[in-house]
This record gives sequence, C-alpha cells and structure tokens, in this order.
Amino acid sequence: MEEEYTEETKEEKEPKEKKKGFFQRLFAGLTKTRDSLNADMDGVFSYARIDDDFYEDLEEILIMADIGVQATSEILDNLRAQVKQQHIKRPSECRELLVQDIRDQMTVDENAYDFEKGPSIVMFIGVNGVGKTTSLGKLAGRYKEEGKKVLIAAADTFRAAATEQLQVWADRAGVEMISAKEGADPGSVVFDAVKAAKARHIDLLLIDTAGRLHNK
Ligand SMILES: Nc1nc2c(ncn2[C@@H]2O[C@H](COP(=O)(O)OP(=O)(O)O)[C@@H](O)[C@H]2O)c(=O)[nH]1
Ligand SMILES: [Mg+2]
Repeated sequence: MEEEYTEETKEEKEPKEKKKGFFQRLFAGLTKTRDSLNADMDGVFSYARIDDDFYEDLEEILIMADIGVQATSEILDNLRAQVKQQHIKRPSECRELLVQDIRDQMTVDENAYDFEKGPSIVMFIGVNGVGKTTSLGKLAGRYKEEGKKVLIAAADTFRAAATEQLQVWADRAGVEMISAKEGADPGSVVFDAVKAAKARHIDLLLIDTAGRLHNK
C-alpha cells in the first residue's frame, strides 16, 4: 500500500521538480538522505540490547551514509569503549554519545591538514562536476598568497577543455602548471609534475584529475 502511494506522489511531483532551482534540488536530495538515515538510526537505536547485531547494523548504516570506513571504525571503537566504561545497557542511550563523537571528529583546528606543515601533494578526486578544478584553483590562490610555492598538475587529460580551464586558474593565482596533450596518460602528467615539484622545491603540488565515473 505504502509503496503504491509513494509511486503516485512521485509521478505527480516530477513535473514540478524540473522547475526547481539547483539549491532546491540539492536541498531536496539532502533532505531525502537525512530522512532515510534518521529512519535507519531510529531503527537501530530501538534494538532491545547492545550486542554484535547492534554494532554490525550501526556500522552498515554509517558506511552507507558515507561516513567512511576509517571514521566509522573509529566511531564504533569509541562507542564500544564508552558503553563499557559507563556501563550502558540500552541502545537508545548510545544515540547522544554517537552524535557527540561524530561532532568531535568533524571539528578541524588550524592545522587540520598535513599539507600545511611540509612539502605536500594533494590530488583532487570525485565525480564529474563536483568542483574539483574550482576548489583547486581557489586553494592555489590562497596558498600562493600565504607565501607557499604552489604548482598545479593538469592530470584531467580526458576532457578537451579541462587543461584550458585549469590554465585560467593557474594564471589567476599566478602559479605554474604542468600539462600534457588531451588524451595523454594522466599518470605521465603526475610523474612529470612530481619531478618538477622536487626540482623546483615546491611546497604544494595540486593535482587535478578527471575524476570520471568508471562507466563513463
Ligand atoms: N555554486 C557553486 N558552484 C560551484 C562550486 N564549485 C564549483 N562550482 C561550479 O560547478 C561546475 C563544475 O565545477 P568544476 O570545478 O569544473 O568541477 P570538476 O568537474 O569537479 O572539476 C562549474 O560550473 C563551477 O563553476 C561551488 O562551491 N559553488
Ligand atoms: Mg575539472
């Protein structure tokens, strides 16, 4: 019954959704993610006891919510320790501990990034259009302004205009760029860039990638 209802309302909504702006669609998408995450969380926190099933299901929910494998395992280790320490018996009591722990993990202080401490390489990955090139360009400008020697590598050799787009950012930031012809092996661009970075005593090498989905 419920599924039929959802299907119907979805169809009714579709023409309206097309007219929505970018941020409205983004907000709607995030709301959906949050709602389903909340529902899953409610489920696991209403388990009768804290046992292996509870931890396993919670682990799955966190990973599915893109918390990341390493962060998830740290969060669960912390939770296990606190449950033991505070003699917690009911899953419902774990909710606040979990929220606090995730909050703590997200706090970044001034030296959150290792690349701010010594010579570093940062590679930008992620699916098409998420803002890799734009973020790279802005960071190049920011770290150049802070007095660092920055070099950019155009390892997105997949898309025709990618290198030109990056060149604009490099010029804007006033930093040098290593690139190759369209269709060149991205690995060779990275190799050349690392070599150049060493030779030129670069503080920060920023590598732009195509970040393409595997099936595209
Ligand atoms: N609103 C908004 N748009 C962005 C942001 N970052 C990138 N864009 C835009 O998103 C599009 C794709 O960005 P781009 O950096 O080329 O993504 P890439 O494919 O990951 O390299 C461009 O039109 C950018 O102007 C951002 O922080 N906010
Ligand atoms: Mg790009």
